[in-house]
Amino acid sequence: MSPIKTVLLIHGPNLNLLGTREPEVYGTQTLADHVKVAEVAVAQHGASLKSLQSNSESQIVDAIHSASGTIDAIIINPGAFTHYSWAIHDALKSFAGPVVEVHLSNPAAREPFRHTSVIASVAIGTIAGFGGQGYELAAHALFHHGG
Ligand code: CA2
Repeated sequence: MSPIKTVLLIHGPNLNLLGTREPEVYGTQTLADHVKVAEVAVAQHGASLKSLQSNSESQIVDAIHSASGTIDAIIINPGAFTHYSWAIHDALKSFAGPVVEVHLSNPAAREPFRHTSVIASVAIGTIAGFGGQGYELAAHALFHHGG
């Protein structure tokens, strides 16, 4: 496996609201705080981070397409798209590098509609329920993954 030099961090819908509402579920940290954590963790492995948040499924699909050939790995919190976006599933499936799925909360312990992830099967693994620490764990997991 070639070394990971560039990582794309993708956040899906409503995650731009982090830190403003529902702190009991998603914590008080902002999206920018989480991006910084991921950036620092990735830098510890000599790689750089690009970040995108979008409320639009098509923009996320396009970003994944554009990542092919320029980005080595993806960390994604797809937000509610986790539970039904086969378009994001298919785009990630066509991406050659490793993908890690992250959730701030633990969807398995929440409403039944959150128990299904259509993203999990195209990820090397999922980190959920550890709040912002999940981004740090995801970054390190990428670099320790055997292939
Ligand atoms: O736990 C996660 O990270 C989620 O991906 C967050 C999504 C949710 O649909 C997934 O089931 C689990 C929702 C993000 C909504 O974020 C908000 C943040 C602040 C205020 C309102 C929504």
